[in-house]
Amino acid sequence: MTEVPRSHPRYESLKTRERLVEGVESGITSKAGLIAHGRGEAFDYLLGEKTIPAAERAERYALGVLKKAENPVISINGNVAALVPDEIVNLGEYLSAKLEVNLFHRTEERLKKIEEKLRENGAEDVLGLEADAEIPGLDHDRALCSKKGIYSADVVLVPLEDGDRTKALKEMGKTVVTIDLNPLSRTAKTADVTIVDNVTRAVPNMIDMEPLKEEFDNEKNLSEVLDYMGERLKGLTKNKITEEDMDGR
Ligand code: PTJ
Repeated sequence: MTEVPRSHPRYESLKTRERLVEGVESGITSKAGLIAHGRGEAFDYLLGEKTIPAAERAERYALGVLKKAENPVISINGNVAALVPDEIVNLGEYLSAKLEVNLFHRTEERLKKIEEKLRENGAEDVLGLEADAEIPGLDHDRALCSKKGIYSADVVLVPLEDGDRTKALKEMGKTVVTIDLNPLSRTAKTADVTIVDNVTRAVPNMIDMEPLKEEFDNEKNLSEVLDYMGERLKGLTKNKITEEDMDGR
């Protein structure tokens, strides 16, 4: 693979892409994961590739919800395992949450590779390989889950999720927290707490934060994100662009 020089203005973004390409090459990430990432990048660009105040608030609120949960579970797919393997294991430990691999493009081989990756990064117990339960109302492989994990969880953290499963999990009575750069996605609109931030920032952020004490309204928070993106675009079209904004180029 071409070496990205540190001086490159898009260094971080290119390194992130490389991690996903390596994820595909090593059998962790699905090819569709690359496309999903591209969509995420476009929205991240609109945020200026940083954690905006509305995202920070959602992260702090999510942290409180996860900390108070009785059986919190973090759902892990091929993008999360490639991008933040170490950080997601740390977050799981910090929250005393279980880790469960749950894949849209599910194969035995990918499940095993992801489990291995998480173990290499310190995970002791990884659920999801032996699916012994099903989320009702889903007719794809994401329904397959673990009875002591997602199936019985009260709060589930689902980064980079698809809308169907979020809805199905909510219908099971669970509280759903998602990390999704697209504030317009079905998941973003259906989840109880939507963190519109890159998983590469949101996951490490959450280990370092104080839970939010004030009230939180997900719909209002999402509107704030959209307003932020709109204002930023307006600023760009009027050439009111700052050095900081330019970092996103
Ligand atoms: O590993 P698998 O088989 O379970 O497949 C995982 C993917 C992500 C391919 C699958 O779940 C999928 O197709 O997801 P979607 O429906 O494309 O949704 C992914 C969402 O995550 C989109 O709304 C993207 O904007 C968003 N997204 C992409 N990259 C990031 C992101 N959100 C946060 N951080 C990212 N790095």
